[in-house]
Amino acid sequence: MKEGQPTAIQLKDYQVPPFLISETALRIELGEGVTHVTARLKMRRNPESEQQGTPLVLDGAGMELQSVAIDERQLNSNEYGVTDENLTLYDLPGEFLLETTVAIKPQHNTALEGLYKSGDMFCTQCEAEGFRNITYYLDRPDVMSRFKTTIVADKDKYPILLSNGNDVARGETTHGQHWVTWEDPFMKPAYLFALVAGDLQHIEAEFVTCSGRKIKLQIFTEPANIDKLDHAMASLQHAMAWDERVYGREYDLDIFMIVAVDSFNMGAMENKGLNIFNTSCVLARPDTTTDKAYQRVEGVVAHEYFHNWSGNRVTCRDWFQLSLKEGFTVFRDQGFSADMGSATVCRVEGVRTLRDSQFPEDAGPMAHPIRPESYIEINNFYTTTVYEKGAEVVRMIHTLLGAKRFRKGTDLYFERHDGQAVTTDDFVNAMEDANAVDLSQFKNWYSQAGTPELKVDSTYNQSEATYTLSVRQSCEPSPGQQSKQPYQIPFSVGLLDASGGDMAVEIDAEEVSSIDRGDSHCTFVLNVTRPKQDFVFNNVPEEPVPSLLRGFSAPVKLVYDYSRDDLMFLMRHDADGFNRWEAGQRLAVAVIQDMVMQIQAGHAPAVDDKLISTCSAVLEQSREPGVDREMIADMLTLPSEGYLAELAEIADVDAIHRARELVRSEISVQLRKQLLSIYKQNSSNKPYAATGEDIARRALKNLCLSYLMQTGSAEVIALAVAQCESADNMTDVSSAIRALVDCPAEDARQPKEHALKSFYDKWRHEPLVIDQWFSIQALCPLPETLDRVEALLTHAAFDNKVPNRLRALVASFTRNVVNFHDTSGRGYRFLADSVIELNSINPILASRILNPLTRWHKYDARRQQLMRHELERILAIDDLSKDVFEIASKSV
Ligand code: B3K
Ligand code: ZN
Repeated sequence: MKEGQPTAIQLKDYQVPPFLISETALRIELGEGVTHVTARLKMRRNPESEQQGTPLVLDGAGMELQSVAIDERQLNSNEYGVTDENLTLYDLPGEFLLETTVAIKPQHNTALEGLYKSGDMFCTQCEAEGFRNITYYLDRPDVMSRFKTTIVADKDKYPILLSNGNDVARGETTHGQHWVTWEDPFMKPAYLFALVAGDLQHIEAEFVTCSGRKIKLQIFTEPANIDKLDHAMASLQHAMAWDERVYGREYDLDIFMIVAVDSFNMGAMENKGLNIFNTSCVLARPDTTTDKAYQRVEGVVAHEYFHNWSGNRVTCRDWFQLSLKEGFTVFRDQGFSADMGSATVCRVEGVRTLRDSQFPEDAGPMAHPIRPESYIEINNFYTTTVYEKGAEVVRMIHTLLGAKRFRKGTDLYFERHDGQAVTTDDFVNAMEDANAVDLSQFKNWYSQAGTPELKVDSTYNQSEATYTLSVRQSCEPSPGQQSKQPYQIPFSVGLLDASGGDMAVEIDAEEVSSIDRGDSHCTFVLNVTRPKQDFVFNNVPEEPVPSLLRGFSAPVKLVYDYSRDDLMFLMRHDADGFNRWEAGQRLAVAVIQDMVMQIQAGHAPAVDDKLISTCSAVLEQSREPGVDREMIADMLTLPSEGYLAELAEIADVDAIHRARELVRSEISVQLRKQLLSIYKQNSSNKPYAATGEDIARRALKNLCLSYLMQTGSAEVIALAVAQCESADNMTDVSSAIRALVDCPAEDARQPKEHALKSFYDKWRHEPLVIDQWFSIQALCPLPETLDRVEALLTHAAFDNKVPNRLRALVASFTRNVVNFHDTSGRGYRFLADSVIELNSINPILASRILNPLTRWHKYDARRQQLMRHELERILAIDDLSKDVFEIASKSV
């Protein structure tokens, strides 16, 4: 760092804005060299502010100020102050019109924040603090204003000019230029501003709202992708209907637009009426897009749409409240996806993300509560904690209250705070007020970091027919929080009798939030509030097998001493689909952990036959009519190396990899016939459809293929090659290539190189497909991957200015546990080199990909030293961005 270290912003220092902006009129003249932005802001002092005499300090960076006027009078340069970050104005009246004109250079904006160019088009990204790169402004979410935007640009190059709201006027000027004026009738903070200009095509559809209003829906793209928009449009229509049905939320403007852009730092952005999307989250066509990507498009389109209420109509007071909109909106999109497909599969995926990314974050140096207390760079807090743990916290409220009362709470929240910028406390208070409940202890989830642990013991007393679950909760210290207050935890459990059915037993009503008694299930939501608590069930005729934490009812680590037989029993019988999967995962974890210990003790590791026979039984279940085959595929997927590493005190990367691969080989060899038969049974010649059933069939088929390829016989290699060459859809093609690339057999070498080459040649003009080509290679667990990945850095198609491409190669490689953690340290060096290069190009992305290096404490002394060395190397460079500085300095 050249200058002094950046300072942290604290939640406790929050003050209301000293000035307000009622109206914002922008004139943006887009140019190839320079863009001029004139902002006319109708401003007044905020009567609620205590800082009545203070000067006006506007945010603004990376721009050249050309003029400033107050109430139409031009100011001299001695009447205001300009720094790298602010424009300051003194001696202002109570109400005034401020006009500034600045020059900016979007063409040089590689950070992709503010106004920038993605290929030939102009676009914007203003959340969290990008608007200050466009013009001087009070760039904070609690300053809400009515926007009117006029865009002026060359008519041939940029025939389409878009901004938020409705287009109210347009015309042409001299020299081939044209202009369009957009007016957004809703007050909004600057982070929801958007602008797009380009040579775009679009598809159009309509949605009739519950009150009968007709909404025009448009999705824009560069012409080459016009045939990949239908799925996003259908998803949008489903999301709009769902939000009306489930939350009673109707869309407000008359038009809703989505624009797909190639260069985008994250998935998408919920700008009012004009969502901007990473192409990866909007484009879909069977031959270019995998099933997973189809599902992601559906989920992200819904997520951004849902923000129109949870985020835009009711927004955040400050960025510490980010989870107010993100946690809630993720919870909403999860509910939507669960309703659109298999609810259990969605839950499994949600929990996988939580465990693979959020739990590690919560146990590491960057651990923060879902409402952080301080930050240096807010962009570093768009984390799985704020998003996914935030969603879990909202889900717990839903579980505690039940669906009906939760809806009463959201109705009150939306009604009470429409048009306001509010806090997470306001959200919880609305839940309390609507239902006359006390959630004060529950609020600890907002202020404390770390993943709580629930240790459970059980005792059965035959003579009294009672069954007791003793629950102890604890939570490890996290940075800045040595000791934690006990949490309120909804702990869902069921008790299985010997036949596998749920017991309809009794429990003291005070101990439970609710009991869900159905024909085939009986689930108790135990209300855990104290550090140590006993829950006594009465009239229990026999000792049950407990099904604990059904549906993953709280984001905790559950410790209970299950026997392997118990787990196999739960896999077979548990009425809760999530816990059937969970039992399988626990069994696999136990088996692999044993093998890791055997390897560490210098013994030959042996795979427990119980695991193989269980896998065989689960495979067989896939033949039963009506069974959810995607769920079967999930049950047969072993816990990831990343998760296994997180479970270990000190992760022995090589032993984990070896043990896990051995289990895979054993399944491959012992179940070969069955895998082949299920593979064939689930192959189909009918044309591609992205329906739940077909997606499930392909998932199971391709899982079988990946196991079969573990041993890589000539027959199986031929199968993969044939699938690669003949499939009509990207799910099957990419699964086959992945299987070939990952196959350790020497015989696969030539076919794999051939497949990779033809794939590249065929798809070289489809960026999202080429991203997959990079990522498949970066994720290959074989030892040659490091060389390959380093070589790919110089490939003509690699471009670190395009975030999707960078993520496809560099971020994918960091998830390749065994290769990234190679004891030579080459993997770490590779990542640090990328971070250093990217630091000056795109700091947001640089700090995001840096993340894996922050987990050094999980590894052995040698690796720790190598990882920390790279962090130090990063910290020593000149001009380190705030983004990278914060992550590296907090981690080292
Ligand atoms: N709200 C945006 C994220 C913006 C990230 C800014 N660095 C997308 C979303 O969560 O919907
Ligand atoms: Zn969001």
